[in-house]
Amino acid sequence: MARAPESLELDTNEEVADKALDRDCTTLSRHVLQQLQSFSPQAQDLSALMNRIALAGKLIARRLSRAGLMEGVLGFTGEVNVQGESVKKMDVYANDVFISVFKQSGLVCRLASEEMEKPYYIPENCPVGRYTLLYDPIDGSSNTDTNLSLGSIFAIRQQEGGDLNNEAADLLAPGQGQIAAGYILYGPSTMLVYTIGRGVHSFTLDPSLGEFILTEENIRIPEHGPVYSVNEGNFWQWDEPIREYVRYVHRTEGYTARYSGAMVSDIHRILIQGGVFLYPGTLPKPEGKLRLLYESAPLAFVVEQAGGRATTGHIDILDVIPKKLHQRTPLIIGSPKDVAKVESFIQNGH
Ligand code: AHM
Ligand code: MG
Repeated sequence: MARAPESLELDTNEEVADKALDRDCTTLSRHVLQQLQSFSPQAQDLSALMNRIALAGKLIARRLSRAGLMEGVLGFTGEVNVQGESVKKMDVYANDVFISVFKQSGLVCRLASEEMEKPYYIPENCPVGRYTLLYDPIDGSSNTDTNLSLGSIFAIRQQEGGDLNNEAADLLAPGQGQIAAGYILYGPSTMLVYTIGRGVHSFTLDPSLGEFILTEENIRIPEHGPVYSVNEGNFWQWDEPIREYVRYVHRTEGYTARYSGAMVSDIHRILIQGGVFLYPGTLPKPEGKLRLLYESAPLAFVVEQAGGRATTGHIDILDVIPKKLHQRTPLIIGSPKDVAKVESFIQNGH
């Protein structure tokens, strides 16, 4: 094979090195500003908000990485949260991390999470910002004590109207109003995936730098994928259309089941490789398990921005108008063709 002249080879090597360096310098906050192509106050706010979320992610990842070596990290607190679920020590720690990171930031006026019955309002002696952070501090809590993947989910909404205590004004509004959303995945490496309505981008935490570095820009979910992800232990508690869909999957070649117990990791897999994640309603709980405002809606925003879909089976998740903060919703999310297939079972029986 003919060799390239030496000068060309040099250029190519330099280009490669430049690209690698440029990539290493593409931190999350820089990326947000690049996305918005502006240094406007709103762009600066969004960049700072994402930076704070990244800090929360790093603190949680650090604690998780040493969980088995430290006292008081694993196990339950003995409390039951507003959802009626037993609270784990990591749930409390991660919830407090987000509060602590945002309390003095001057960026948010309140935070609302799975672990708090009511939103946490920034105290009067701290600077109050214009945004609300909604979050699930630890997604997939049941994986905590067995060293399996976990997540954090977040959404940012702009505070509207003057009355901070009027939840209805902005919190109880459809997910279309989210200005940013994403998740942190605590797996073999820690990843942060976010959208501000301009595509979906993933970052990986480089522990040697302590920074999230750009991994992939403008992620597109495949139109269709092999994975179906659902807790089949609930089979006999589902409505007949969901059972029929799962029977269809069982007898159709090309499907494979994956279910980790942490939907951030299940949905991340589907975002990259395609497929569908379902948490349908059950006979005793027709609204399902997952909470709209800080679980389903942020993930719906991410997946839709990547070209996928998210629905309750009847209405797009981002169009659902919440009636209360901790409202639950059935969720079908993933590749557009796979979501449509589940929908056709729900709406037409096949
Ligand atoms: P959590 O936030 O309390 O952990 O609940 C959400 C999690 C999802 O990540 C996961 O898909 C689902 O609950 C698992 O529930 P189940 O054990 O009922 O399948
Ligand atoms: Mg959760």
